[in-house]
Amino acid sequence: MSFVQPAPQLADPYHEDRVLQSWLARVLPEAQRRAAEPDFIALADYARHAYVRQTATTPGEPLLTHFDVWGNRIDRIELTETWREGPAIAARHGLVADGHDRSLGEFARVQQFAKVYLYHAASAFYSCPLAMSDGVATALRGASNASLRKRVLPHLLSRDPATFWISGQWMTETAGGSDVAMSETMARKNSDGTWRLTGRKWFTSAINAEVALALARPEGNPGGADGLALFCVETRNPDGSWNGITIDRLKDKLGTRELPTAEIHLHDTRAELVGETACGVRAIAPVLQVTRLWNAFGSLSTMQRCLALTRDYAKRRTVFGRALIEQPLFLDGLSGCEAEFEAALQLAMEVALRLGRVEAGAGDAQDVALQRLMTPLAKLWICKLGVHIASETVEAFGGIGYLEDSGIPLLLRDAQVFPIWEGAGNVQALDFLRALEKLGMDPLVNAVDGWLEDADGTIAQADAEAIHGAIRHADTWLRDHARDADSLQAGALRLGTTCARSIAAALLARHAARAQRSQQDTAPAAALRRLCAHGLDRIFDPQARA
Ligand code: MFK
Repeated sequence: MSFVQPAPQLADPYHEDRVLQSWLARVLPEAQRRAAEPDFIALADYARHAYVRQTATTPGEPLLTHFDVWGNRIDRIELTETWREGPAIAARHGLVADGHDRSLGEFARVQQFAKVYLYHAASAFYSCPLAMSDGVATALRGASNASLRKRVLPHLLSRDPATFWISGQWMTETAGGSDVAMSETMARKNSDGTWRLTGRKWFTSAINAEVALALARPEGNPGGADGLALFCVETRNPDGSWNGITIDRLKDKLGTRELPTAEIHLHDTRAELVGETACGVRAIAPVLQVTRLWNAFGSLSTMQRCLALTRDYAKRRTVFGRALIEQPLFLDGLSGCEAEFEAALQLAMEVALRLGRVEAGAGDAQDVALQRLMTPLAKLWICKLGVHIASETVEAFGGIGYLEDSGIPLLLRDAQVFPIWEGAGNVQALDFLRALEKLGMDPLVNAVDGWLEDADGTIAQADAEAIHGAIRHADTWLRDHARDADSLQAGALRLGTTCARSIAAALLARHAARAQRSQQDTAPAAALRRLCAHGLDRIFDPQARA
């Protein structure tokens, strides 16, 4: 018999995830955790079931049929199995509803994002429209159009699959996804007061959504971002036909291939104004704040899957006389990835915590500032880290990792969407600058000082000094470049990455100290030492000469 390598098995993503377990044990109140645990367990079970299915079959793709057999234009989308399962899972486990459930208090977002983290890797990106739905629900909650709120919100927040809706977010046009001010879609107000939209939306994810928020320029409004208004579109007419929408084609994407992302035309599409007839970008900004956090958690979920499979495989794979996991070089690489991941989870969870606190009315000005400043930081650093870890995973599996039916290439392709979706890393870095302009660095510097104080005496002095040094360098660099807009922008990604890494390290330090004191768990402290050894400060001057 010739040798056959045993395949990796996916460990229980809830019970076996030390990093998640340790974080939940420290932060989520015991009663709330007990109440949420059946959902956590069910989502982890679903993830294992979906993994077995994914490795045993070739994943399907959505199918667009433009015409029926008689020649009628129908633009019918057939979804994959995982997507057909999506609404029931999302509604029953409250993947959107939890975040808006006031009975969950300030921990609503933490509970919700723990579920998102457990579900995403199994969802074949059904998480994408859930992210949009969550963002849209957040934007609608504050909208002045009360009848729209009353009609749409109960569907987006439904826990009943029969009434659950998903929402799209249609900003991107052919001019691009970043400079939204160039949008060409026009809005016309009829004599009866209703609005109609006409234009081309170029990147509409989850075209099967029941509703979408869309930017369009009311006739007569000036050019630029302020001339845009925000509209809500119900995609279907009461008889099920499209509401003036034609689907030109589905996008042929590198990853996220089960997600029906479409190019569409709007032809006098019925729409409802969400608020004012201008300043639509400001009105849609709350969507971005929420969806960008979903991006970070999606990326973390992918990383968790990558690391769990790599660790399991490394125990089963023997080379040069011992298991891969016992090989010093292999273990060194894996430990490095695990340390970065652990810090990244601390950062994303802290943003979720602050968001929940603010939304529950339990937050103060510091919570508001930290949530605004840390959201683009989490998105820019964590999503790039996800690509790195997925790439390392392919390499860890060697030739098998390069083969489609191992399921590993899918992880890399899917990880690559996160730094692009909802604004690339550069857009996040510029958004961070925009937030700094209003809020300054003090909230971040003070928060880091506070977290390190919490950890005082438990973590290594050298680590504390490295964290202090990196965040203070970021602060000084910002002051030194504040008057030179071009050099500020040129260094924004390095500034943002340095802030993200030092904040994540400070959060990990606080967590490590508490885990050590209350659970005698030294693993987070080991991860912190490793993270600090990688270096936190990414700021340099490209013009500097020796
Ligand atoms: C799942 C896979 C999907 C398939 C693959 C995906 C492929 C990619 C598909 C895409 O196209 S995703 C890209 C989606 N596009 C974006 O995420 C938008 C990227 N651009 C930005 O984020 C710009 O910064 C933005 C359009 C939001 C603003 O640019 P502008 O036009 O220069 O507006 P401005 O003047 O900076 O901001 C307008 C207002 O919004 C300001 O408020 P005020 O008027 O009160 O001062 C800003 O403060 C506010 N604002 C902007 N960003 C904000 C924000 N407020 C809170 N949070 C933010 N993040």
